[in-house]
Amino acid sequence: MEKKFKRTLITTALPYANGPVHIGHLAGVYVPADIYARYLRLKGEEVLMIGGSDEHGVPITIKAKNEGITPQDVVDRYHSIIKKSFEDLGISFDIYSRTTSDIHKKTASDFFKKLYDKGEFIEKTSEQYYDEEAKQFLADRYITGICPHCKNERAYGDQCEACGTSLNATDLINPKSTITGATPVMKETKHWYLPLDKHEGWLRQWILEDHKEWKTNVYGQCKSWLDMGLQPRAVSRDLDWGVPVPVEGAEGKVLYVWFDAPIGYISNTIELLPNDWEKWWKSEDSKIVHFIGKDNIVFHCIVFPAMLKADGTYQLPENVPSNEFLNLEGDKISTSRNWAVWLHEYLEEFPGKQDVLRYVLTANAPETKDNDFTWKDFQARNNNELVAVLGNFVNRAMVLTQKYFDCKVPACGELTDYDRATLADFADVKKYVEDYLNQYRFRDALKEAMNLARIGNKYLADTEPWKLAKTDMERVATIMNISLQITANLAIAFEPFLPFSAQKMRDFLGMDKFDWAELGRTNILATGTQLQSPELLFEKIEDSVVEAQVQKLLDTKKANEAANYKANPIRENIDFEDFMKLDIRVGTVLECQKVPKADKLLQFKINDGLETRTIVSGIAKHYAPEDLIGKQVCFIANLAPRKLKGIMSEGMILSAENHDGGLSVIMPSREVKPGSEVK
Ligand code: B3M
Ligand code: ZN
Repeated sequence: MEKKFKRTLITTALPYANGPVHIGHLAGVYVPADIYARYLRLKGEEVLMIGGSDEHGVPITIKAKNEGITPQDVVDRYHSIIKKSFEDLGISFDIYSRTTSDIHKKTASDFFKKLYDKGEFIEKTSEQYYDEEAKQFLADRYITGICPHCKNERAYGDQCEACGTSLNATDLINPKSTITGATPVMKETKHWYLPLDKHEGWLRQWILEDHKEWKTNVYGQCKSWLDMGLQPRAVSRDLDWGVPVPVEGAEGKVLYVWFDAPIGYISNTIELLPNDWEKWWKSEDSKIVHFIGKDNIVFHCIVFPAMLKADGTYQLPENVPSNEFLNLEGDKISTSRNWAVWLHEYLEEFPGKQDVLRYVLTANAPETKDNDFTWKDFQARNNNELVAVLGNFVNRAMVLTQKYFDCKVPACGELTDYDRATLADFADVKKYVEDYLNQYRFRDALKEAMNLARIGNKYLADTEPWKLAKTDMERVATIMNISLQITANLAIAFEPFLPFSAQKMRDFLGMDKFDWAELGRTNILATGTQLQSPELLFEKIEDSVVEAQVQKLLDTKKANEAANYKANPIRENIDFEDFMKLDIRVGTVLECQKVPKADKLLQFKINDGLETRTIVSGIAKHYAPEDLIGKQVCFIANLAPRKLKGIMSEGMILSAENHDGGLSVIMPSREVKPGSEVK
């Protein structure tokens, strides 16, 4: 049953202010949200689009420490870069604020206090690592030590990046505080937990039964969380950066960043509409839609709704149209490895080409699966689609009108059957674009809008007005009138997607008023309307331009490799006898399967020449089991057996680690007998 709403509140994930935004953020969240907001506004609906920077959390404090500045300095710097670059790309926020604002601190604090007073939290005391020199509890990222699985000496308290295993800080061997280098001690600390388990019942009904229409990636992730069973989640941390926990005896504790950040949506609405914000959040006829990336699904579909429900006065989101990830030239986008196209750099290097980026990111949006951004594709879509289809049609319609009718809209005469068929074709576009946009299918909607330009191009190519100009000016007038009406339609249809170019088209056509309802009409422009002389909407992007961008990425790769060598210098020499202690052998993989409940591990049965041995290896993210069955691998045969996820692993399979963390299993270049020694 479709609900009727009076207004739509669009929220966009608050980017962490510890770096600028990149194309992955844009494709996943901000470009689709902006298209949706512009579309609804164009329809005359009541809409708000809320954004802001997420300025709390441990990574910001670590960055500050590394640079010798305060966390406030860090967020001030990135908040202004992010805010400006969004503005320059035409992301039409009604407000873009920040979680260090006073309004936010008060709103988040009051939110916590209300839940606390209502008894919605449980209090638990647990033991956590404490640095006695720095006199503070240590977040997982502030502890390093030896990984119990692979013996990597620089594993973090939450994860070993060498073998990919998720860890608890207490798993680390020989833990050290990264702040002082001291060995941390265990100390009791009290925290507040949101008992998600108590919310499980209604969450199951609300998501799994009442919102079957959510995107399959979102629904599926929620279902698997719910099926695993929900646990209480701590909503406070021992940290000196964040919103202080507003209860007695909570000195030195702040709200967990994932508790305060989504409340940022509410605080920013309050900042924008201090007297009128409540109807957007609390009235049943408001539709709340969260635009987010896939790593934020659980927080927006489970944790934040549980917080809102615990308060009891808020509406829940109607939809959470999360996207998957965008990769860059085949590799995962990474802020720390600088593997990204940064928005503020793009805007500087491609002035006036905001719409090209918006177009490419929408046409190639990771809506149902991860997608790849390549500079070649960027160039091809610009040259073959924006220039050759959209730009070309608009330009021909304008130039021919200028040439034959002195920049005035000519009168439409009698229509031929072909004219009627063309007009009928483009009358349908509105319905398709709308249907897709209503389902958050932005790629398909854009394709339909583009189709309108294709219809126009075909119409001009088929009717060839330039050939008729000598003989039948009345017919030319009709053709140009229709072409200009199509252009006017394009100026409306593209407004949500390519706002800068749509504005230019409307300027060409002297359309100062326009709205979505006109889309599909064939008499938008009155006969005699004076047009401006046209300029090109888009220009070709040359090979050299994209080659320079690819080179920039190759340079980044090189720099990363160099940094990697520096971080992994060759270790000190060992004696031959030491080397001989290692017994490395070749074995043939007989069986290979995923280890249940461990997304990084594969379990092998290997013929080692004598018998079958079991080895567990952290390479599941890099290989499908079936790709390794029958292959020969190298393994350490005399490593003392150890248990991984309850399975006794008798050895270790050797892999080479790429600078980006990718693993490649070492295999002999020719087949040898199982059990052969590697020396
Ligand atoms: N800052 C995580 C992220 O940028 C987080 C989103 C908060 S939304 C309330 O991916
Ligand atoms: Zn490890």
